Amino acid sequence: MAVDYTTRDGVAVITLNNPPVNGLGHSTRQGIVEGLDRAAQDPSVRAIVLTGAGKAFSGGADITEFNTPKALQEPMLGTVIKAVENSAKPVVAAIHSVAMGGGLELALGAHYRVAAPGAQIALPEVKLGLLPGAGGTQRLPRAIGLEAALNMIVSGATVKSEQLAQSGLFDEMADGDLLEAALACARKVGEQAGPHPKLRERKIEHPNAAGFIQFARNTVASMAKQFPAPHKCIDAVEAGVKQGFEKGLAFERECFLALVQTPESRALRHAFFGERAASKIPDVPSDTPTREIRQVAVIGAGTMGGGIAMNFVNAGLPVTLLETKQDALDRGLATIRKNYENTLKKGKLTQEALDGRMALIRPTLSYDDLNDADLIVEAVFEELGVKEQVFKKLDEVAKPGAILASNTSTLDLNRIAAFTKRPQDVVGMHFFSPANVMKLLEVVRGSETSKDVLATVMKLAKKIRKTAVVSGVCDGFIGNRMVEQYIRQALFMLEEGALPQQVDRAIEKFGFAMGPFRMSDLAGNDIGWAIRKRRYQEHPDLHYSKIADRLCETGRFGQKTGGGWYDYKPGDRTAHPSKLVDEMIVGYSNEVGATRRKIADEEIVERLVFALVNEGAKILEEGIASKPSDIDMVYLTGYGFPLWRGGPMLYADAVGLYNVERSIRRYASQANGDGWQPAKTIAELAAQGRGFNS
Ligand code: T1G
Repeated sequence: MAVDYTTRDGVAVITLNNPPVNGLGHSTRQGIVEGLDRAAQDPSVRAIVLTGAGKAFSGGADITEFNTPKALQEPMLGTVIKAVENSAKPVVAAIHSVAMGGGLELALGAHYRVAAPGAQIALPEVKLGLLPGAGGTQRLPRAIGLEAALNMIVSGATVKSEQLAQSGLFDEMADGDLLEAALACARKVGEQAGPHPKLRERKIEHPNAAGFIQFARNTVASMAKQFPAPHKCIDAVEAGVKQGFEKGLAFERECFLALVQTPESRALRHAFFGERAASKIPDVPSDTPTREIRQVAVIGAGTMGGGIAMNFVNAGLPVTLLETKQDALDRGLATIRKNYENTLKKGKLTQEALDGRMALIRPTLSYDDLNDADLIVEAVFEELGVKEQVFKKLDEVAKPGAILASNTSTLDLNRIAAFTKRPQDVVGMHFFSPANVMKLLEVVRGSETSKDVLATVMKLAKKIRKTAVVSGVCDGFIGNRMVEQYIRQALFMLEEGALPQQVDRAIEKFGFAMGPFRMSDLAGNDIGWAIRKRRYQEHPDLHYSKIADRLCETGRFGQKTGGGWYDYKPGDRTAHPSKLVDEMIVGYSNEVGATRRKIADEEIVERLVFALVNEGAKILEEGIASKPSDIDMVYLTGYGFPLWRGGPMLYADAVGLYNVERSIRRYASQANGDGWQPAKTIAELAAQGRGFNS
């Protein structure tokens, strides 16, 4: 049973025991009610303590149960909380470590709450596209007041228990042994005649509730553009203020049942589990021993190297930063310092912390200084010959067991590993620029990379707060391989009749932060040009539109040259459609004999997004990625795919693979159709009526 029951000197102790976070799944809910009934029937029991074993009081409802019959199987959480609240014998919640979502709502149903300091208190449902669905929107305002409660509910923010010590949420903060304190409280209140305090009976006092609620609505309007949950949170709290507890509770339930069905909530829950699933590598046991990483080295103090070094320094790890020339090293250090000074200006870093971080960086021009590094990350020029020199040198100087990581984004990691006599210690750590900001880290597994190296890097990724996704070795790994097909379709559509501003507008309306042409102008069109030139050499058979090459041949590399796909005014990043470029595009269509046609936004979005889906399916078929959610995590955290759609593979499931497959077949039959070699998995799953994530 997921709940233990004991009695101690006339106090029943009900302990949630459902590792890892005492999720309130059906068996736990059942166990709590059975415990309450046992306590009620035991005349020797005068009071009840409710607590959690292990590392949480409770992390909330069991999210894996949502949209399954179990979530609606009595006793549902609302029923459990009602049973707690209506217990004739007083219930004391003993809160430690984590009390989140339904876990906090359960504690709010108790008559008394004793908390240990350091506990994480939150109603984070809004981050899952939901709202507190077991009375949180009604009880929390009655516990800590309308403003504090609304702030916590709409932000989903976590607050430390000691910060709420005076809020009215806890009857006592237990500095010593929590259980002893809760038992003492229970024994005391057990002697008192009832009725015992119920939050539901408190009033929500506020001098201008309507005004504050309106202020809250205005505040969420911008952040909630694509997410319905924040508004529903406010609606439910307002219902309780205006119509009282019972009506408020009923309205909250209605809102929850509506939100749990929304695609936005499914997407957010998919991302929640996808983030955690990414750190699990199918053939690497979770208890694989890891190597200790105490000292890191980064080779190359350029844009990438500097950003990479900051990640480790931010996590408190000392970094030896190696460059070949003093001025490059000085420039690199200056850039790192400037980045930290910008953070300080925003009030997110103290001078002391800034100095501490800079002190963790040991600049050097000598490879000999790398001999104590447990991990060495190479971020030098993206050319195989240069990588060869670096890794041969590392093979000489790095200590045995040091992990040698390459930040390469396009080169074959197996060839890089083969430059050393220790390929088992070589791995790819592909950071995304700016490396100290972007959450995504592609961990590239070479054919010889050892399992403990992978386990070590995945664990380290958590420490430096990256979303790490394992990729096999192929051209472009996961993200860049998919973006290649996305851009290919974008260029074909220019040739067939679209213009850059139309393509960008359509996909930005779909939800991408930036369309392909604005993005390319920002990153530099010459980067894609260099990759395409290499591609033309390697795959002469592959058909690309040469329109982007024409643009680059005129030197229009984007913002950095004052013009690319768009025109830019000096010092202004605003992209202005360029008559010159539009004429060049039309001229190119005529040159290749393409009959320009009007392309609907829907086709633009389908061809861009399904190009990602199709390539993602092939990446799965080849085992480059181990699960569809990994591909979604790459695109959500590294490529600006709209979070509320959950990633390309989840979006394809929402559209239905039957429809995706039909569209791909249609595009394969029209101009430039050779760009659509459908992945066989899509047709197979579609035929079975399944999705990638089913
Ligand atoms: N349901 C199911 N599984 C959960 C879970 C949950 N609520 N919380 C965590 N897990 C799993 C997680 O997937 C991972 O699994 C393992 O537990 C450890 O998690 C009615 C509707 C609690 C702060 O949103 O924020 O209550 O990968 O790696 O870093 O109003 O988990 O090991 O297989 O994150 O120590 C509201 C979500 C739910 C809290 C612990 N609650 N969880 O962090 O461990 S909705 C939440 C967290 C709800 C009610 C509503 C964190 C944590 P695996 P972890 P951690």
